[in-house]
Amino acid sequence: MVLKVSQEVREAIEAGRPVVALESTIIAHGLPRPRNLQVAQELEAAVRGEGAVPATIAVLDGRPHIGLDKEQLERVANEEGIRKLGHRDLPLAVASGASGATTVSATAQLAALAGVRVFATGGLGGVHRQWTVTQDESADLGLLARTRITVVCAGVKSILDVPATLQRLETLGVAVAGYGTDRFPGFYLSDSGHPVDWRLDTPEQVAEVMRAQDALGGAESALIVANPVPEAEQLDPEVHARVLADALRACEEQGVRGQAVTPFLLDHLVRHTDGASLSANLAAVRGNVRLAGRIAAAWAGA
Ligand code: PSU
Ligand code: MN
Repeated sequence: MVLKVSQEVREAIEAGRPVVALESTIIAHGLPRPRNLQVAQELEAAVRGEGAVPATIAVLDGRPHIGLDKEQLERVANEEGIRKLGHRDLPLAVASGASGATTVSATAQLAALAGVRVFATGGLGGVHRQWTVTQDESADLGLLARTRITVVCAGVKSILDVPATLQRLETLGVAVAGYGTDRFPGFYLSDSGHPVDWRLDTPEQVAEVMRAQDALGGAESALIVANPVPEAEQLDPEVHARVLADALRACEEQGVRGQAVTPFLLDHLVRHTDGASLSANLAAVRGNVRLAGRIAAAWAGA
């Protein structure tokens, strides 16, 4: 088998115990070093704190790994020039023996292949502002339209065109629910300014929806559980608006394109908010990882 599933994760899957998949692009390309490694370890510990097994996913020397040991996690965090792999990159990386961190799309594909149903991240990719010029829409959306996985996220990244992304998710037929809220979260912000049609308030309710998805058949699509960053930990909305406008301008002026756009914008926000955007991002991811642990437990107990 092409996958290398760690012993701990394999045993948990076989025994039907709760497992949470974690992506690695946020570690390698979404957060500054050396904080990124610490965060990767904290996130795994947070999953364990909820009684679930963390399965961080990355490709190392052409082998997709589901569950990383300490050295492997260090490689993902520190290796110079480690690639960013979307799902379309997976066969190329595997066949050529390359190493890379996996985005939401690649992580979701590999998690589903390994039989892991619950996945936590920060914010999903989506439709970029300027889409009419660049046609830049994250591959996350298309992949989630045809992968049976539950993704816990703080909405989609606020650097994106949020209403256009919500529209695309509707068109693609991906289920979206707010967790404990009727508002679609805004990644660094608790509220993106847009409503969400469905609300779930407990992990058991989420597991109930997952069972209904399986019972109903149809397209193998995902369930997005949009969990807001607590208001006390969000980025100041005024700072957010101002610095994001600068970041988008800098991105355009410097001609940043393709895969580089998201890391460029996230990094710009970290550097120009005195770390406040980093704190908000981390608070969001932490909350998502914990909730995913509880959802995985509810799902496993079903
Ligand atoms: N969430 C974060 N930080 C990130 C990402 C998500 O808090 O860096 C990553 C995810 O891996 C997501 C990717 O899939 O950004 C989207 O990149 P793109 O826009 O190039 O598809
Ligand atoms: Mn893109």
